[in-house]
Amino acid sequence: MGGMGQFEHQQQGARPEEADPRLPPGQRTQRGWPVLHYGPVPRFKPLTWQFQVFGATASGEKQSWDHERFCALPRITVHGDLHCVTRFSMLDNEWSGVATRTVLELAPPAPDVTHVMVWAEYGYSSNLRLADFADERSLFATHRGGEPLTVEHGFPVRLIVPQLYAWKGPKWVRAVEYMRADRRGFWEERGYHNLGDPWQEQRYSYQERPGDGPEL
Ligand SMILES: Nc1nc2c(c(=O)[nH]1)N[C@H]1C(S)=C(S)[C@@H](COP(=O)(O)O)O[C@H]1N2
Ligand SMILES: [Mo]
Repeated sequence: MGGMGQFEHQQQGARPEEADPRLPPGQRTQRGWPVLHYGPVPRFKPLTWQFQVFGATASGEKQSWDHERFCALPRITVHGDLHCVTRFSMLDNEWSGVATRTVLELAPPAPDVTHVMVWAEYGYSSNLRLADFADERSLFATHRGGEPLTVEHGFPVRLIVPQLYAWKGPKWVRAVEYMRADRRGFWEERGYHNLGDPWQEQRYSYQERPGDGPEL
C-alpha cells in the first residue's frame, strides 16, 4: 500500500518546484499574473501613439508606425516564460504580436549596431544586446493567451524576451533606439545586472564581470 501511495503521489505531479527544469535558479512559480512596474500606468492615446525606430538606422532616417499600421504588421505566436527578478516566474505563456525580427527587417540597423535601447512611456528603458533583441522568440507582444493585454500589463505593446529577466521587457513600448555601443537602461543604472540572464542568475550589477556592461 505504501508503494501504491507513493506512485499516486508521483502521478499527481507533486514534485518540488525546484525540480521543474523550466525554472531558473532561485525562481518559483506564481498563481495568477501579478502587476509589477515602477510609476503610474500610462493612458493610451490612439491619436498620438507612435512606435518609433531611431538612432543608428541603416538609412539614417527614423521610422514610425501609428497604432493602426503597427497592428497590421505580420504577427507571430511564441510560448515563453516570464521571470521577474523578485523571484516569481510565469511559465509557458502564449504571447502574440510582432517579432522583433520584423521590426529589424522593416527598419534595418546600420551594420555596426551592437545594442538597442527599448523605450517605454514615461522614460522607462532597457538596454539589450542586439543578439538578444533579435532572438527568434523576442516579440513586441500585444496579446497573451489570445486576449489583448490589459493596460496594467502593457497595452498596447510590450516587449517579451523570454530568455532574460522581465525588467528587460518594457511594457508600453514607444520606441527602439539602435546603438553603436552599450548604454544602461532604467534598472541597469539602478542596481540591476546589465545582461540579466536568469539561468546565470545575473540579478544585480555588483555581480557583473568585466565586459558585462559599461562602467557604472
Ligand atoms: N514600462 C515598464 N515596463 C516594465 C516595468 C516597468 O517598471 N515599467 N517593469 C518590468 C518588470 S521588473 C517586470 S517583472 C514586468 C512585469 O510585467 P507584468 O506587470 O505584466 O507582470 O514588467 C517589466 N516591464
Ligand atoms: Mo520584475
